[in-house]
Amino acid sequence: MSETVKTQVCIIGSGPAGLLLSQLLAMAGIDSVVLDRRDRAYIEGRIRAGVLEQGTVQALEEAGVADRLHREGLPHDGFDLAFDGDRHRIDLKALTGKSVTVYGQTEVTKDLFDRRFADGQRFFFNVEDVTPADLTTDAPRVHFRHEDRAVTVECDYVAGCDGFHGVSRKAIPETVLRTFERVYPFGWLGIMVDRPPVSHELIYANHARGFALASMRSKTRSRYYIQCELDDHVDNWSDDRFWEELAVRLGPETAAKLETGPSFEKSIAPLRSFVAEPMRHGALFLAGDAAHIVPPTGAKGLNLAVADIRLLARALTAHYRGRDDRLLDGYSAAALRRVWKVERFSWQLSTLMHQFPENSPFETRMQRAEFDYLSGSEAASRSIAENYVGLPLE
Ligand code: RFL
Ligand code: PHB
Repeated sequence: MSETVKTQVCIIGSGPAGLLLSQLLAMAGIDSVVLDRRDRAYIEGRIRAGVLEQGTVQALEEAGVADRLHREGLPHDGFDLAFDGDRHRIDLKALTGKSVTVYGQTEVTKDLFDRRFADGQRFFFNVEDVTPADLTTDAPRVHFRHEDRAVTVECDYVAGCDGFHGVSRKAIPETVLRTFERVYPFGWLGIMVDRPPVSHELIYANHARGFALASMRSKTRSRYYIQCELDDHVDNWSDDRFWEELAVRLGPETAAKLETGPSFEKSIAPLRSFVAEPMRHGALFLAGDAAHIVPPTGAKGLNLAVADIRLLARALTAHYRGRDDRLLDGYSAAALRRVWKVERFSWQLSTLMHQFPENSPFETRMQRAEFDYLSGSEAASRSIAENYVGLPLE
Protein backbone atom coordinates (compact mmCIF):
# COMPACT_ATOMS: atom_id res chain seq x y z
CA MET A 1 0.00 0.00 0.00
CA SER A 2 1.22 3.49 -0.67
CA GLU A 3 0.02 6.98 0.10
CA THR A 4 0.85 10.48 -1.12
CA VAL A 5 0.61 13.48 1.18
CA LYS A 6 0.85 17.09 0.00
CA THR A 7 2.08 19.96 2.14
CA GLN A 8 4.10 23.16 1.92
CA VAL A 9 6.89 22.24 4.37
CA CYS A 10 7.85 18.68 5.36
CA ILE A 11 9.54 18.78 8.79
CA ILE A 12 11.77 15.81 9.60
CA GLY A 13 12.18 15.49 13.37
CA SER A 14 9.84 16.31 16.19
CA GLY A 15 12.32 17.56 18.77
CA PRO A 16 12.17 21.16 19.97
CA ALA A 17 13.42 22.49 16.59
CA GLY A 18 10.84 20.68 14.45
CA LEU A 19 7.97 21.32 16.87
CA LEU A 20 8.69 25.04 17.20
CA LEU A 21 8.96 25.38 13.42
CA SER A 22 5.59 23.67 12.88
CA GLN A 23 4.06 26.03 15.46
CA LEU A 24 5.51 29.21 13.94
CA LEU A 25 4.54 28.10 10.42
CA ALA A 26 0.99 27.31 11.52
CA MET A 27 0.71 30.80 13.03
CA ALA A 28 1.75 32.22 9.65
CA GLY A 29 -0.84 30.08 7.83
CA ILE A 30 1.77 27.74 6.32
CA ASP A 31 0.92 24.04 6.18
CA SER A 32 3.41 21.42 7.39
CA VAL A 33 3.71 17.70 8.11
CA VAL A 34 6.02 16.47 10.91
CA LEU A 35 7.76 13.06 10.89
CA ASP A 36 9.70 11.36 13.67
CA ARG A 37 11.22 7.93 14.01
CA ARG A 38 10.14 7.87 17.68
CA ASP A 39 6.78 8.51 19.35
CA ARG A 40 5.58 11.40 21.47
CA ALA A 41 6.10 9.69 24.85
CA TYR A 42 9.70 8.78 23.99
CA ILE A 43 10.52 12.30 22.77
CA GLU A 44 8.95 13.93 25.85
CA GLY A 45 10.89 11.60 28.12
CA ARG A 46 14.35 12.46 26.76
CA ILE A 47 16.13 14.34 29.53
CA ARG A 48 18.43 16.96 28.08
CA ALA A 49 18.71 20.73 28.36
CA GLY A 50 17.72 22.82 31.33
CA VAL A 51 18.68 26.46 30.75
CA LEU A 52 16.80 28.85 28.43
CA GLU A 53 18.17 32.16 27.20
CA GLN A 54 15.91 35.22 27.35
CA GLY A 55 15.69 35.14 23.52
CA THR A 56 14.48 31.53 23.69
CA VAL A 57 11.84 32.46 26.26
CA GLN A 58 10.76 35.32 24.00
CA ALA A 59 10.53 32.97 21.00
CA LEU A 60 8.34 30.59 23.00
CA GLU A 61 6.19 33.55 24.10
CA GLU A 62 5.78 34.68 20.50
CA ALA A 63 4.85 31.11 19.61
CA GLY A 64 2.12 31.21 22.28
CA VAL A 65 3.54 28.32 24.32
CA ALA A 66 5.06 30.09 27.33
CA ASP A 67 2.20 30.13 29.91
CA ARG A 68 3.48 27.20 31.97
CA LEU A 69 7.07 28.34 31.43
CA HIS A 70 6.15 31.66 33.10
CA ARG A 71 4.43 29.86 35.99
CA GLU A 72 7.01 27.14 36.64
CA GLY A 73 10.32 28.35 35.14
CA LEU A 74 12.96 29.56 37.60
CA PRO A 75 14.61 32.88 36.70
CA HIS A 76 18.36 32.82 37.43
CA ASP A 77 20.32 36.04 37.72
CA GLY A 78 23.75 34.43 37.98
CA PHE A 79 25.82 31.27 38.31
CA ASP A 80 29.06 30.24 39.98
CA LEU A 81 32.36 29.10 38.54
CA ALA A 82 34.43 27.14 41.07
CA PHE A 83 38.09 26.25 40.81
CA ASP A 84 39.66 23.98 43.41
CA GLY A 85 37.62 25.50 46.20
CA ASP A 86 37.62 29.13 45.00
CA ARG A 87 34.35 30.56 43.74
CA HIS A 88 33.52 33.37 41.33
CA ARG A 89 29.93 34.40 40.70
CA ILE A 90 29.01 35.57 37.22
CA ASP A 91 26.31 38.13 37.98
CA LEU A 92 24.31 37.91 34.76
CA LYS A 93 21.80 40.56 35.78
CA ALA A 94 24.34 43.17 36.89
CA LEU A 95 26.67 42.53 33.95
CA THR A 96 24.10 42.31 31.14
CA GLY A 97 20.71 43.39 32.54
CA LYS A 98 19.43 39.95 31.51
CA SER A 99 18.83 36.59 33.15
CA VAL A 100 18.22 32.99 32.08
CA THR A 101 15.35 30.63 32.94
CA VAL A 102 15.69 27.11 34.27
CA TYR A 103 12.95 25.05 32.58
CA GLY A 104 13.58 21.55 31.24
CA GLN A 105 13.63 20.60 27.58
CA THR A 106 11.12 17.89 28.50
CA GLU A 107 8.68 20.64 29.53
CA VAL A 108 9.33 22.81 26.45
CA THR A 109 8.65 19.74 24.30
CA LYS A 110 5.43 18.89 26.21
CA ASP A 111 4.12 22.44 25.85
CA LEU A 112 4.83 22.43 22.11
CA PHE A 113 3.27 18.98 21.60
CA ASP A 114 0.13 20.00 23.54
CA ARG A 115 -0.30 23.02 21.33
CA ARG A 116 0.41 21.21 18.06
CA PHE A 117 -2.02 18.41 18.95
CA ALA A 118 -4.72 20.93 19.97
CA ASP A 119 -4.27 22.65 16.60
CA GLY A 120 -4.58 19.40 14.63
CA GLN A 121 -0.99 19.28 13.33
CA ARG A 122 -0.38 16.31 11.00
CA PHE A 123 2.26 14.00 12.58
CA PHE A 124 3.70 10.66 11.49
CA PHE A 125 5.44 8.90 14.41
CA ASN A 126 7.57 5.74 14.37
CA VAL A 127 8.47 6.29 10.74
CA GLU A 128 11.28 4.29 9.08
CA ASP A 129 13.57 4.69 6.09
CA VAL A 130 13.06 8.45 5.80
CA THR A 131 14.59 9.58 2.48
CA PRO A 132 14.58 13.18 1.25
CA ALA A 133 14.65 13.20 -2.57
CA ASP A 134 14.61 15.52 -5.59
CA LEU A 135 15.89 18.35 -3.40
CA THR A 136 17.33 20.37 -6.27
CA THR A 137 14.23 20.06 -8.46
CA ASP A 138 10.99 22.02 -8.24
CA ALA A 139 9.22 18.92 -6.89
CA PRO A 140 11.02 17.89 -3.67
CA ARG A 141 9.74 14.82 -1.84
CA VAL A 142 10.31 12.85 1.32
CA HIS A 143 9.74 9.09 1.22
CA PHE A 144 9.30 6.93 4.33
CA ARG A 145 7.58 3.87 5.73
CA HIS A 146 4.76 4.22 8.24
CA GLU A 147 2.73 1.30 9.64
CA ASP A 148 3.72 -0.94 6.71
CA ARG A 149 2.77 1.65 4.11
CA ALA A 150 5.10 3.52 1.79
CA VAL A 151 4.36 7.23 2.14
CA THR A 152 5.58 10.08 -0.07
CA VAL A 153 5.30 13.69 1.04
CA GLU A 154 5.22 16.15 -1.86
CA CYS A 155 6.28 19.57 -0.63
CA ASP A 156 7.90 22.90 -1.48
CA TYR A 157 10.56 22.71 1.24
CA VAL A 158 12.09 20.16 3.62
CA ALA A 159 13.20 21.21 7.12
CA GLY A 160 15.90 18.86 8.44
CA CYS A 161 15.31 19.03 12.22
CA ASP A 162 16.27 15.41 12.89
CA GLY A 163 19.21 15.90 15.25
CA PHE A 164 22.83 14.84 14.96
CA HIS A 165 22.08 11.22 13.97
CA GLY A 166 19.32 12.07 11.49
CA VAL A 167 19.19 11.53 7.73
CA SER A 168 18.76 15.12 6.50
CA ARG A 169 22.39 16.23 6.72
CA LYS A 170 23.42 13.01 4.97
CA ALA A 171 21.15 13.93 2.03
CA ILE A 172 23.55 16.76 1.16
CA PRO A 173 26.15 15.48 -1.33
CA GLU A 174 29.68 15.06 0.04
CA THR A 175 30.94 17.39 -2.65
CA VAL A 176 28.79 20.17 -1.19
CA LEU A 177 28.96 19.53 2.57
CA ARG A 178 31.89 20.57 4.75
CA THR A 179 32.04 19.46 8.36
CA PHE A 180 34.16 20.67 11.28
CA GLU A 181 34.50 18.59 14.41
CA ARG A 182 36.22 18.33 17.77
CA VAL A 183 35.52 15.31 19.95
CA TYR A 184 36.46 15.85 23.59
CA PRO A 185 38.34 13.07 25.40
CA PHE A 186 35.68 12.65 28.12
CA GLY A 187 31.91 12.53 28.71
CA TRP A 188 29.37 13.79 31.24
CA LEU A 189 27.68 11.36 33.59
CA GLY A 190 24.37 12.92 34.65
CA ILE A 191 21.78 12.00 37.27
CA MET A 192 18.35 13.34 38.13
CA VAL A 193 17.08 13.17 41.71
CA ASP A 194 14.03 14.42 43.57
CA ARG A 195 15.91 16.39 46.21
CA PRO A 196 16.27 20.18 46.54
CA PRO A 197 19.27 21.63 44.66
CA VAL A 198 22.49 22.10 46.65
CA SER A 199 22.55 25.78 45.68
CA HIS A 200 19.83 28.11 44.34
CA GLU A 201 22.10 28.90 41.35
CA LEU A 202 24.12 26.62 39.06
CA ILE A 203 27.70 25.76 40.02
CA TYR A 204 30.23 24.78 37.33
CA ALA A 205 33.32 23.35 39.07
CA ASN A 206 36.78 22.45 37.79
CA HIS A 207 38.45 20.15 40.31
CA ALA A 208 41.69 18.19 39.93
CA ARG A 209 39.54 15.01 39.69
CA GLY A 210 37.40 16.48 36.91
CA PHE A 211 34.50 18.78 36.12
CA ALA A 212 31.24 18.80 38.08
CA LEU A 213 27.98 20.71 37.53
CA ALA A 214 25.21 21.29 40.06
CA SER A 215 22.01 22.14 38.17
CA MET A 216 18.29 21.70 38.73
CA ARG A 217 14.86 21.42 37.17
CA SER A 218 12.81 22.86 40.03
CA LYS A 219 13.10 23.70 43.73
CA THR A 220 12.67 20.01 44.53
CA ARG A 221 14.44 18.33 41.59
CA SER A 222 18.20 18.43 41.02
CA ARG A 223 20.35 17.58 38.03
CA TYR A 224 24.03 16.82 38.65
CA TYR A 225 26.83 15.96 36.24
CA ILE A 226 30.42 14.82 36.61
CA GLN A 227 33.11 14.47 33.96
CA CYS A 228 33.82 10.78 33.26
CA GLU A 229 35.90 8.63 30.93
CA LEU A 230 34.52 8.27 27.40
CA ASP A 231 34.30 4.50 27.67
CA ASP A 232 32.81 4.53 31.17
CA HIS A 233 29.40 2.92 31.78
CA VAL A 234 26.51 3.89 34.06
CA ASP A 235 26.64 0.41 35.61
CA ASN A 236 30.02 1.37 37.10
CA TRP A 237 28.34 4.21 38.98
CA SER A 238 26.13 3.26 41.90
CA ASP A 239 24.31 6.26 43.38
CA ASP A 240 26.64 6.10 46.41
CA ARG A 241 29.74 6.28 44.24
CA PHE A 242 28.29 9.19 42.28
CA TRP A 243 27.43 11.19 45.43
CA GLU A 244 30.89 10.59 46.91
CA GLU A 245 32.64 11.76 43.76
CA LEU A 246 30.35 14.77 43.33
CA ALA A 247 30.95 15.83 46.95
CA VAL A 248 34.73 15.74 46.46
CA ARG A 249 34.56 17.80 43.28
CA LEU A 250 32.14 20.41 44.65
CA GLY A 251 34.32 20.87 47.74
CA PRO A 252 33.54 20.44 51.46
CA GLU A 253 31.59 23.68 51.96
CA THR A 254 29.08 22.91 49.19
CA ALA A 255 29.10 19.16 49.86
CA ALA A 256 27.93 19.82 53.43
CA LYS A 257 24.65 21.12 51.95
CA LEU A 258 24.22 18.31 49.40
CA GLU A 259 20.93 16.41 49.79
CA THR A 260 21.46 12.97 48.30
CA GLY A 261 18.82 10.40 47.36
CA PRO A 262 17.98 7.68 44.84
CA SER A 263 18.50 8.82 41.25
CA PHE A 264 15.71 8.14 38.75
CA GLU A 265 17.78 8.80 35.64
CA LYS A 266 21.45 8.20 34.96
CA SER A 267 23.15 8.55 31.60
CA ILE A 268 26.47 9.36 29.93
CA ALA A 269 26.74 11.89 27.09
CA PRO A 270 29.87 12.41 24.99
CA LEU A 271 31.08 15.97 24.39
CA ARG A 272 31.44 17.19 20.85
CA SER A 273 31.78 20.39 18.85
CA PHE A 274 30.47 19.98 15.29
CA VAL A 275 29.36 22.26 12.45
CA ALA A 276 28.07 21.37 8.98
CA GLU A 277 28.22 23.96 6.21
CA PRO A 278 26.15 25.02 4.36
CA MET A 279 22.85 24.66 6.22
CA ARG A 280 20.88 24.66 2.96
CA HIS A 281 20.93 22.44 -0.09
CA GLY A 282 18.25 23.21 -2.69
CA ALA A 283 14.90 22.80 -0.97
CA LEU A 284 16.44 21.34 2.21
CA PHE A 285 17.15 23.54 5.24
CA LEU A 286 19.00 22.14 8.26
CA ALA A 287 18.27 23.47 11.76
CA GLY A 288 19.33 22.58 15.30
CA ASP A 289 21.44 19.52 16.15
CA ALA A 290 21.11 18.27 12.55
CA ALA A 291 23.55 21.03 11.58
CA HIS A 292 25.65 21.59 14.71
CA ILE A 293 26.54 20.25 18.14
CA VAL A 294 28.05 22.14 21.05
CA PRO A 295 29.43 20.62 24.23
CA PRO A 296 26.83 21.18 26.99
CA THR A 297 29.08 23.37 29.16
CA GLY A 298 27.59 26.64 27.87
CA ALA A 299 23.97 25.32 27.96
CA LYS A 300 23.60 26.38 24.34
CA GLY A 301 22.34 23.42 22.22
CA LEU A 302 18.61 23.95 22.61
CA ASN A 303 18.97 27.73 22.49
CA LEU A 304 20.90 27.54 19.24
CA ALA A 305 18.23 25.28 17.74
CA VAL A 306 15.59 27.86 18.66
CA ALA A 307 17.68 30.68 17.12
CA ASP A 308 17.92 28.71 13.82
CA ILE A 309 14.18 28.14 13.81
CA ARG A 310 13.42 31.83 14.34
CA LEU A 311 15.47 32.64 11.24
CA LEU A 312 13.99 29.80 9.20
CA ALA A 313 10.37 30.56 10.16
CA ARG A 314 10.89 34.22 9.32
CA ALA A 315 12.42 33.31 5.94
CA LEU A 316 9.65 30.86 5.00
CA THR A 317 7.01 33.38 6.07
CA ALA A 318 8.59 36.08 3.85
CA HIS A 319 8.60 33.60 0.97
CA TYR A 320 4.93 32.63 1.29
CA ARG A 321 3.62 36.08 2.25
CA GLY A 322 5.51 38.33 -0.08
CA ARG A 323 7.25 36.04 -2.55
CA ASP A 324 10.47 37.46 -1.10
CA ASP A 325 13.28 34.89 -1.08
CA ARG A 326 16.09 37.06 0.27
CA LEU A 327 15.87 35.64 3.79
CA LEU A 328 15.70 32.06 2.49
CA ASP A 329 18.75 32.70 0.34
CA GLY A 330 20.58 34.25 3.30
CA TYR A 331 19.47 31.66 5.88
CA SER A 332 22.59 29.48 5.90
CA ALA A 333 25.03 32.39 6.15
CA ALA A 334 22.99 34.19 8.82
CA ALA A 335 22.51 31.05 10.94
CA LEU A 336 26.18 30.07 10.65
CA ARG A 337 27.40 33.46 11.85
CA ARG A 338 25.65 32.84 15.15
CA VAL A 339 26.52 29.14 15.21
CA TRP A 340 30.26 29.82 15.06
CA LYS A 341 30.09 32.42 17.83
CA VAL A 342 28.21 29.99 20.06
CA GLU A 343 30.64 27.20 19.13
CA ARG A 344 33.48 29.47 20.24
CA PHE A 345 31.88 30.21 23.61
CA SER A 346 30.98 26.57 24.34
CA TRP A 347 34.49 25.45 23.38
CA GLN A 348 36.08 28.18 25.51
CA LEU A 349 34.03 27.36 28.63
CA SER A 350 34.57 23.62 28.11
CA THR A 351 38.31 24.16 27.75
CA LEU A 352 38.43 26.24 30.93
CA MET A 353 36.34 23.96 33.13
CA HIS A 354 37.48 20.37 32.37
CA GLN A 355 40.50 18.23 33.15
CA PHE A 356 42.09 17.22 29.85
CA PRO A 357 44.20 14.05 29.99
CA GLU A 358 46.66 15.57 27.48
CA ASN A 359 47.14 18.83 29.42
CA SER A 360 50.69 19.62 30.48
CA PRO A 361 51.35 21.46 33.77
CA PHE A 362 51.62 24.61 31.65
CA GLU A 363 48.06 24.26 30.35
CA THR A 364 46.80 23.52 33.85
CA ARG A 365 48.39 26.78 35.04
CA MET A 366 46.80 28.59 32.06
CA GLN A 367 43.35 27.38 33.17
CA ARG A 368 44.01 28.63 36.69
CA ALA A 369 45.32 31.97 35.36
CA GLU A 370 42.21 32.40 33.25
CA PHE A 371 39.99 31.72 36.26
CA ASP A 372 41.98 34.24 38.35
CA TYR A 373 41.71 36.80 35.54
CA LEU A 374 37.93 36.27 35.29
CA SER A 375 37.56 36.58 39.05
CA GLY A 376 39.29 39.96 39.08
CA SER A 377 38.02 41.43 35.81
CA GLU A 378 34.55 42.80 35.25
CA ALA A 379 35.26 43.01 31.50
CA ALA A 380 36.17 39.32 31.28
CA SER A 381 33.20 38.33 33.44
CA ARG A 382 30.87 40.41 31.26
CA SER A 383 32.12 38.61 28.17
CA ILE A 384 31.16 35.26 29.74
CA ALA A 385 27.84 36.72 30.91
CA GLU A 386 26.76 38.19 27.55
CA ASN A 387 27.39 34.86 25.86
CA TYR A 388 25.65 32.87 28.60
CA VAL A 389 22.45 34.96 28.48
CA GLY A 390 22.52 34.72 24.68
CA LEU A 391 23.92 36.93 21.95
CA PRO A 392 21.29 39.11 20.25
CA LEU A 393 19.53 37.70 17.20
CA GLU A 394 20.84 39.52 14.12
P1 RFL B 1 16.69 16.65 18.83
O1 RFL B 1 16.12 17.05 20.14
O2 RFL B 1 17.74 15.63 18.81
O3 RFL B 1 15.46 16.15 17.95
C1 RFL B 1 15.63 15.48 16.73
C2 RFL B 1 14.43 14.60 16.46
O4 RFL B 1 14.60 13.96 15.20
C3 RFL B 1 14.22 12.59 15.31
N1 RFL B 1 14.94 11.82 14.28
C4 RFL B 1 14.35 11.37 13.15
N2 RFL B 1 13.11 11.49 12.69
C5 RFL B 1 12.84 10.91 11.50
N3 RFL B 1 13.76 10.23 10.77
C6 RFL B 1 15.01 10.10 11.19
N4 RFL B 1 15.91 9.43 10.46
C7 RFL B 1 15.36 10.69 12.43
N5 RFL B 1 16.52 10.75 13.15
C8 RFL B 1 16.23 11.45 14.26
C9 RFL B 1 14.60 12.21 16.73
O5 RFL B 1 13.83 11.08 17.20
C10 RFL B 1 14.27 13.49 17.50
O6 RFL B 1 12.95 13.48 18.00
O7 RFL B 1 17.24 17.91 18.01
P2 RFL B 1 16.77 19.45 17.99
O8 RFL B 1 15.27 19.54 17.84
O9 RFL B 1 17.65 20.11 17.02
O10 RFL B 1 17.07 20.00 19.47
C11 RFL B 1 18.38 20.12 19.93
C12 RFL B 1 18.45 19.87 21.44
O11 RFL B 1 17.77 18.69 21.75
C13 RFL B 1 19.89 19.81 21.96
O12 RFL B 1 20.70 20.77 21.32
C14 RFL B 1 19.99 20.03 23.47
O13 RFL B 1 19.34 19.03 24.18
C15 RFL B 1 21.46 20.07 23.91
N6 RFL B 1 21.62 20.18 25.35
C16 RFL B 1 21.46 21.39 25.99
N7 RFL B 1 21.06 22.48 25.30
C17 RFL B 1 20.82 23.67 25.94
O14 RFL B 1 20.44 24.64 25.28
N8 RFL B 1 20.98 23.80 27.31
C18 RFL B 1 21.36 22.75 28.08
O15 RFL B 1 21.42 22.90 29.29
C19 RFL B 1 21.65 21.49 27.42
N9 RFL B 1 22.02 20.42 28.13
C20 RFL B 1 21.97 19.06 26.11
C21 RFL B 1 22.18 19.21 27.52
C22 RFL B 1 22.11 17.79 25.53
C23 RFL B 1 22.42 16.69 26.30
N10 RFL B 1 22.52 15.44 25.62
C24 RFL B 1 22.18 14.21 26.16
C25 RFL B 1 22.79 15.37 24.20
C26 RFL B 1 22.51 18.15 28.30
C27 RFL B 1 22.65 16.88 27.70
C28 RFL B 1 23.06 15.77 28.62
C1 PHB C 1 21.19 20.86 32.84
O1 PHB C 1 20.54 21.26 33.84
O2 PHB C 1 20.91 19.79 32.28
C2 PHB C 1 22.32 21.67 32.34
C3 PHB C 1 22.52 22.94 32.84
C4 PHB C 1 23.57 23.71 32.37
C5 PHB C 1 24.43 23.18 31.41
C6 PHB C 1 24.22 21.92 30.89
C7 PHB C 1 23.15 21.15 31.35
O3 PHB C 1 25.46 23.93 30.99
